[in-house]
Amino acid sequence: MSETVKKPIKITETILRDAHQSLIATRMPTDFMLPILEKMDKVGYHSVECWGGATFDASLRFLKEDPWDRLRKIRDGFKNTQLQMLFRGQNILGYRPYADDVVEYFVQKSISNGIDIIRIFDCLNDLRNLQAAVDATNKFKAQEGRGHAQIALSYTLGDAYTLEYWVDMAKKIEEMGADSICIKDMAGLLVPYKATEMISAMKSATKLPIQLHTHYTSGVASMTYLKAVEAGVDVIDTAMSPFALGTSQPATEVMVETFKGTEYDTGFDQNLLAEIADYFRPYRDECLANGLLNPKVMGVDIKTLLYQVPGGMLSNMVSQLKEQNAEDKYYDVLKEIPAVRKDLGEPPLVTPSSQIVGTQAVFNVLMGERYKMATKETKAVLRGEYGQTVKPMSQEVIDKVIPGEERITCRFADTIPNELDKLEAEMAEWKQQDEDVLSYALFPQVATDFFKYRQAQQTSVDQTVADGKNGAYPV
Ligand SMILES: [Mn+2]
Repeated sequence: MSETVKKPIKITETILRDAHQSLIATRMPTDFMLPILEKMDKVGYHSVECWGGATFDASLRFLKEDPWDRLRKIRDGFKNTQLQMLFRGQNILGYRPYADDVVEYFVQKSISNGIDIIRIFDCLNDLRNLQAAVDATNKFKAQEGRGHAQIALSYTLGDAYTLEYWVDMAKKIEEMGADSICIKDMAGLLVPYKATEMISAMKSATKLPIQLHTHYTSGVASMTYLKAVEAGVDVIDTAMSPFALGTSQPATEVMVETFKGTEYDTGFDQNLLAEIADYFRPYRDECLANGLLNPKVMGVDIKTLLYQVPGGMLSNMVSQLKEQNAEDKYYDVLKEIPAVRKDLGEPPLVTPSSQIVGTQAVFNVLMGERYKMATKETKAVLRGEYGQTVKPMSQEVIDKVIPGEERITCRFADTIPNELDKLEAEMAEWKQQDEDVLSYALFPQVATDFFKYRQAQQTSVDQTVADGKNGAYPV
């Protein structure tokens, strides 16, 4: 028998970020996480994803927690495990494009507060929108010796997204100075045998490690991981079983068991994993009982595969139609979505492009005439403000929606002057730590409300004198 070379598959654990974002609207509080970190630190994970995406927003808005404080506490708990975050390119963790000085400062503060790996993505896969964050990470790494820039490609299907496209992107990412590549399949569209093709092709085109991130939404995810691992993928993203499956990731314990005794064996201790799962399980039951976890998101959403539209986008569309008493138009809108996507240059459907395409499709159907009305965001996409799309946009639609307007071909952030000083000035009265300006930059209103709450807590303001209207919270 020939000796097989061991190549243990590496695991990124998502239970502290994507798993609870996907299943319970990102509501897991820091205090619940802390007691289990010591055990999680012993597993041998490649990394633990714990920050970014909606964690920042939900912490400030709903949990009344300082997200920076969460990061520092999690860092304290993990002595041996890398921490990972998700970063929306030039939008950072917010919903608008920021100037480069804010992007750089955010990267610097993320790493200095404990992040090791920054996963950076753009909804159009326009690599220009990722360069500032990659450069900032590399700059910090050169100075401090810590920091890893991972570029994530938003996975999607369509005429433009050939094997050559993905291979070409992998080469470009390597040239950009990133440390690794992630294929980010937010809707669970990557089916097992396609994963074989894609991972094999990309592995032969680049030396960079490749990580695969998918969701169980369409029911194929663990099979996709199996084929991807056989094809040479380096890291997969999984979630501990109490918060796995459905719209979340495949279960960590299941993938570990799957590869046991093979060349891909993780070497993880199933007893230790079982103890960790035991910790999270009662919280899952509590979330089921209080309605935070809806059993609907735990099943297979086959429409995702049929229509190649992310599940969340379909539910948004249904509620928009309901509001207009136009639920009978559901199938018309479903047909309109790929048409709008083509008009806009066939972008991947991920936040925010999924909402932009979905809302415009609803408008086009309900108005009885395509592009009779266009949203502000559709106009911005057509102007090129979100970046370059993989295919050209429809000239006919451009002429109808933004007639005579100038379109941008440069990187949009090049048109935004540095804004850190201005932001500092606006929030000076609330500043208690350097990082506060970044919370304010991302969510000006929500962060200000949080700063007021924080101050009220510190000064023990009485309920009767608290300024309820302006969002000050008494102790
Ligand atoms: Mn995800």
